[in-house]
Amino acid sequence: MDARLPEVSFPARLAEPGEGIGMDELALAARNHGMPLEALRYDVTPTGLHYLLTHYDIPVVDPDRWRLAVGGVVTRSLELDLAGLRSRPARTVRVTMECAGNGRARLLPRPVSQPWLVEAVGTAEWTGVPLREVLTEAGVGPAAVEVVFTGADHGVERGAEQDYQRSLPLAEAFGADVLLAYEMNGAPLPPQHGSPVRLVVPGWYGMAHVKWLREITVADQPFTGFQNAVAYRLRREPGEQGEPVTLIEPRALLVPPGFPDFMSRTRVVRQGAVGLTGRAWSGRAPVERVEISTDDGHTWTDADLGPHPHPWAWRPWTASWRATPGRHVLVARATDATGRTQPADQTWNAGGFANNAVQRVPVLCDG
Ligand SMILES: Nc1nc2c(c(=O)[nH]1)N[C@H]1C(S)=C(S)[C@@H](COP(=O)(O)O)O[C@H]1N2
Ligand SMILES: [Mo]
Repeated sequence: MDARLPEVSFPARLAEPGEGIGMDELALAARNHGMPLEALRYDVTPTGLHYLLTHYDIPVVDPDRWRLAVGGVVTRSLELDLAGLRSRPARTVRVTMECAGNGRARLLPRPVSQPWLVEAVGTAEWTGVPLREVLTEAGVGPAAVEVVFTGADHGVERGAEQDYQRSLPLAEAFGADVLLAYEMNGAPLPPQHGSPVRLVVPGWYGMAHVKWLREITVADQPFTGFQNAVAYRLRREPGEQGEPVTLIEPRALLVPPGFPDFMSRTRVVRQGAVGLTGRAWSGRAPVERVEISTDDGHTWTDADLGPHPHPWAWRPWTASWRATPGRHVLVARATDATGRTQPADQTWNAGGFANNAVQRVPVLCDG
């Protein structure tokens, strides 16, 4: 490591047994917010309620001076500006995006990083140009294997100074719904979500959706940058190479019913009929089943699934419950068309990634 760089975040750390959330995690949590779970009520998350995750600083990029360089193993390098991008045929895709670290704060031991509970998710309508149109225009050479995306943001992570960069396998980059997006929910991208242009990769965890995009490089070698080779890997031991984090695992979330206690967040409901609603998604295949438990996972019943016209977006579900006086724990569980479902307990890895253990919602029925 360069001796001039701070070593404060090196190496990645696991919290000690019983160690609470620290100031470093609080600082991240205060910058990067989750989607309040009551916003699960919206089909499309209002922009300000969509979750947010930025590793370094939000860069200021002037849309008029912004350029996107497309190069590497291509027949002709391109330099695109915003007007040029906007003049091309546009595509709008509704996408549920989730941070790969969602659920991390409940892991034992806890990987010290952005301490998400379950709220690192949101659904937006992204408008832009299909990436494959631009790649086709550049002419991808036969030696190409991956496409590398570089953002305008810069920082240090575990001792490594870097621009935020991620790659995609070539076949993924040519997916019909992979977008160079310049609008979110019908308006220009706001600064925090990648203005003026970001990558959107439906079905993939958030880290793949590179914000503040400034360069696309078609590569003839697998990319070995930090975010692909070091950060987003599923590892149980520090030395392991680990599997890459890719597609979103299935998850169902409940709109917490009733009303909350300010500090504990415990929900209070009245005795009698309580309508339960929520959303479920998977980046791998359509959600085909949602089950509900009102006794902390001992018994389950099927929820009713709503329509699913947008294949990359979450699916609504409803269930009914007769609340009886006392304490209850509500749980929802999604299963997708591949048969993948949600475990009752955490699946632990050192980064706290792709953890889709079921959500548990404690409820007090006041009779
Ligand atoms: N350039 C850049 N792109 C980025 C990030 C980043 O820090 N820099 N964070 C990634 C991660 S980890 C997530 S979860 C998503 C979050 O997107 P959002 O903030 O628009 O919800 O952006 C991804 N794209
Ligand atoms: Mo993320």
